[in-house]
Amino acid sequence: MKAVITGISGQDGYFLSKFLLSKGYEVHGVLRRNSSMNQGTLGLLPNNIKKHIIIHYGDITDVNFLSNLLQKEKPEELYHLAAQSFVGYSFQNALSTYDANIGGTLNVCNAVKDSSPDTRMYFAATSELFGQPKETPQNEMTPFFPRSPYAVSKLASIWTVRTYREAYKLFMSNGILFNHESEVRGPEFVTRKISQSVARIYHGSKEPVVLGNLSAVKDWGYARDYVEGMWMMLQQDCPDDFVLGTGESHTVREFAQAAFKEIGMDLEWTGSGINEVGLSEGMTRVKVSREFYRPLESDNYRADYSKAKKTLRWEPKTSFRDLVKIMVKNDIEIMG
Ligand code: NAP
Ligand code: F7E
Repeated sequence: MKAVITGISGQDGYFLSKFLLSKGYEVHGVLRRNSSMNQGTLGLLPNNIKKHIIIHYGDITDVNFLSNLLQKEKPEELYHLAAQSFVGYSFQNALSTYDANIGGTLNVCNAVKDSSPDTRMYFAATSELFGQPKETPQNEMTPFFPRSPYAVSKLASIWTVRTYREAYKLFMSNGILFNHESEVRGPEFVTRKISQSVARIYHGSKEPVVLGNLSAVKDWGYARDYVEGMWMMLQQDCPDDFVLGTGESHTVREFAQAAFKEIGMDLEWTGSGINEVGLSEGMTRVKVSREFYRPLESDNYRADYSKAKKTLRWEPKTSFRDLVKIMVKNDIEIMG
């Protein structure tokens, strides 16, 4: 079996490529060239794994590149993960987010339709589509109400995929995935920002972690569990859409509390809004700044993944506590 992964240098690309290689797949990855030749998470894979991945340098905004790639490789499966995925950045740079996410997804859909219509495609949709959710928990039937340019881009994309699936009878499935994190999560995302700060404090730093909205409620799982769900979606008889999440909600404050607990610090919270601080033995360990607030928040997330459980037999395997432990332990080791 042959699979192409766009976004192979991101968090999910890291886990998915390892997973597919372990299943005996021939794995091809789309990588953007950059001047420093930094390969992102691909550079974190051990050489004995990385050497099996066939890299194609290109950009998802280039439909010719994608068509040529699919024409030549005709993969059985394509995982379209590439995107400008940072919600905060999308408020500052909506157009480039739309170009990469909407334009890129349209290009991938066209390349499949015109150059390799038997390829089964997975598209990385998101819980951000629910924005300010109309119900809790959220499932495949919950109305979408996007609250950021990123979410709007994914709304256009999921409907593009649904339209191509129906109009051209293509096997295209959407994963509506809730937040999933890991030891290779990008450093700007709040969980990794916290785990890296906690590790620095463990090694002697006195700098507190400065965050935005501590009360934001998310459903956080472990990325390694979720890539298995992506693969399961492409093993079904028919294409469909599936929610993957944990069914558990936590605030950013709770994530920080749990991360500090890993290094033996119990945080006490005092103050409110931008004056809230997290203290441990009189030292300020968490502060709040307006800088990290967004113009609009999207939260109150909790996944109802019962369809994936029933149809795919997928379930998250890693608890919130273990996720925090994995991330903090890894950052302590890296910085040690
Ligand atoms: P990520 O770490 O930000 O990785 C994004 C990947 O897309 C990177 O490899 C990036 O390449 C690549 N990319 C961006 N623009 C590109 C372009 N124009 N051409 C080619 N490649 C491009 O994201 P992730 O966490 O792995 O998430 C994977 C997908 O799932 C994304 O579509 C994201 O929106 C979606 N998603 C993520 C979550 C989550 O919690 N992680 C939840 C729901 C949905 P560079 O390394 O060159 O930047
Ligand atoms: O923010 C709050 C922030 O940037 C999580 C992407 O993978 O998951 C991710 O998007 C929450 C938000 O992820 C800080 O306001 C507080 O409520 O880690 P994040 P995200 O925006 O949820 C979804 C499902 C995706 O699809 C996306 O691609 O944390 N928050 N203080 C902060 N967030 C950041 N980044 N930094 C802070 O200092």
